[in-house]
Amino acid sequence: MKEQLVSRCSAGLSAVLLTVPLEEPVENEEEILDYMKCLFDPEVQKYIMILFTHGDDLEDLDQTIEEYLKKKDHADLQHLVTECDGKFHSFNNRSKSDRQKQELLHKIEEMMVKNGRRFIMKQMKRRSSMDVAAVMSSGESPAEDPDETDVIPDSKDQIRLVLLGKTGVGKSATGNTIIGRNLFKTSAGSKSETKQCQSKTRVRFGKEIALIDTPGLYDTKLSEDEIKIKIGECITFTSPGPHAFIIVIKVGRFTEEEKNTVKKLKEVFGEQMVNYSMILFTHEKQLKKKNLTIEQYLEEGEPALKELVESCGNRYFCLDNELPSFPQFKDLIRKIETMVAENGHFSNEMFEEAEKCIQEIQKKKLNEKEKRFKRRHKGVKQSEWKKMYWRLAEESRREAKKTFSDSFMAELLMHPHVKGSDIRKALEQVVTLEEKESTIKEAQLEGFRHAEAVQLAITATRKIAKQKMCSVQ
Ligand SMILES: Nc1nc2c(ncn2[C@@H]2O[C@H](COP(=O)(O)OP(=O)(O)OP(=O)(O)O)[C@@H](O)[C@H]2O)c(=O)[nH]1
Ligand SMILES: [Mg+2]
Repeated sequence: MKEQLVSRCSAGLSAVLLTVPLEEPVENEEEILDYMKCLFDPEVQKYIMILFTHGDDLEDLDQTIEEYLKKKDHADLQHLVTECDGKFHSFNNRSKSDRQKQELLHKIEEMMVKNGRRFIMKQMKRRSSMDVAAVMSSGESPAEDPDETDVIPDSKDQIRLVLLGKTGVGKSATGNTIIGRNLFKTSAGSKSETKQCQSKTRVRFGKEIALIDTPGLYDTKLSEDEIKIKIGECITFTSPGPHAFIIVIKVGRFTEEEKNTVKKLKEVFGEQMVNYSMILFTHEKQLKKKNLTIEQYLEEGEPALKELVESCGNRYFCLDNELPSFPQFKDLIRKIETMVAENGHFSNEMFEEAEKCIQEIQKKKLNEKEKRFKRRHKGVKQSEWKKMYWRLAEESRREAKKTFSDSFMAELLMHPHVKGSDIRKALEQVVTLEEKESTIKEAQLEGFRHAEAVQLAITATRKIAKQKMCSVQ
C-alpha cells in the first residue's frame, strides 16, 4: 500500500480524508489513524481531516454536525476529531448541491495554508516494518496443511482477560473501555448488575481481545460459595487459561472487604494467580481533581492498598471509563502484552481439565463438520479446503465452549471431589442446561438453600452423566 501511495502521489499530499460514516458507531477509525501514522510518519496527522458521510441523517435529526458531536454518547467521535486537531467536514452524498464540495475545498485550502506545504512522501522517515506488522497482524491461524496435522488450532493472537472485583467498582464499564463498545451492561444504582460471567470478543488494534466480565465479589445477595462458583465459571470462556486477571478497584474507596480480595481469589484460582494479576483503578478523574498521580495516591494512601498492588507484582493501571476508550486501551494493552511476554497464560488443574473437555468436544464437532463438508463438496481444491478447515475448526471451538458451559462442567470442576477425567467421555450431550436447572429447582422446592441445591445438583448431574455414559457406550 505504501509503494502505491508513493508512486501515485509523488508530488505530495495536500490532505488525507478519513471517511467516517455517521450512521455507524466508531469502528476501527482510531486504529486506522494510528496505522496511518505508523505507515507514513506521525506528521501526517496535520494533513488528516475527517469527512463524515451520511450527513442526511443529521437533517432527519434536525441537528448540525457540531450539535451531534457534542452528545455524551458520541465521546469516541469527539475524540477522533480532537486527534485530528478539530478538522472535520460533513458530507451528504445524496445531495446534488455544490455547496458542501466548495466548503470542503475551502477547509482543505485553509489547512494547506496552515501547514505551509504539502506532505512529501520522499521525506518520510522509514518506519520499521515491525511496527506495521504489529498493527496489521490479523490473528489468523497459520496456513498449515490440515490433512497433515492432528493439532486443533487455537487463536494464537488472542488475549484473554478476566475482570474481577467488588460490586460497582466499574468492571463492566472497564470491559466496555477495553473492547471499545458498550457491550457489557453497567449499573445505574448501587445494586449489583452483573449476575453471570459474560464473555465478549473483538479484534482491536490487530489483537483479538476476549474479555470476561464476572459478577461482583461481596455481593450481598449471594453466599460466598455461590460467588466463588459463579466466578469459577469463567474457566469456560477463558480456556485454555486467561492471560491476565484484572482486579478492578475504584480510587478513593478501598473497603475492608477489598483487603481480602487476593486471598479470596486465590481460594478460587490457586496461589499462582497473583503472577497473572494486575490492579486496575477506575475513576481516574477523581485523582486528577485532587492533582494526584496514581503513584502519589498509592504512596500516600492506605498501606493495605499498596500491599495489594505489591502482591500483584506491582502491576497496576489507572483509567477513567468516562474518557475516550482508545488511548487508554492502547496503553493498557501494552502493559498486558509485557506481562504476556514474560508469563504466557495462566493455567491450573481446573483450566487444564476444562481445556481437555473442550478439545474433546471440539474434535468430535470438527470431525462431523469435515465429513459433512467433504460429502457436499466432492473434489474440493486443496487450497480451498485449507481455508475451510481453519474456519470449521474455529467454529467448532466456539460451539465446544458453548456446549461445555451449558453442560454444567465448569461448575462441576469447581468442586475438588469431582474429577474431570470421570466425566470427560460423556461430555457432548451428557448434561444439558435444562437438566441442570430442573435439578436445582427440584432441590430448592424441597427447601434447600441455593448453595445446597447446587451441591445436590452436582451429585445428581454426575449420576445423569454416568447413566448417559453407559447408554452411549
Ligand atoms: N465517572 C466514572 N464512572 C465510572 C467509571 N467506571 C465505572 N463508572 C460508573 O460506575 C457505575 C458502576 O459501574 P459498573 O461497570 O456497572 O460496575 P461493576 O463493577 O460491573 O458492577 P457489578 O456488575 O454490579 O459488579 C456505572 O454507573 C458506571 O458508569 C469511571 O472510571 N469513571
Ligand atoms: Mg458489572
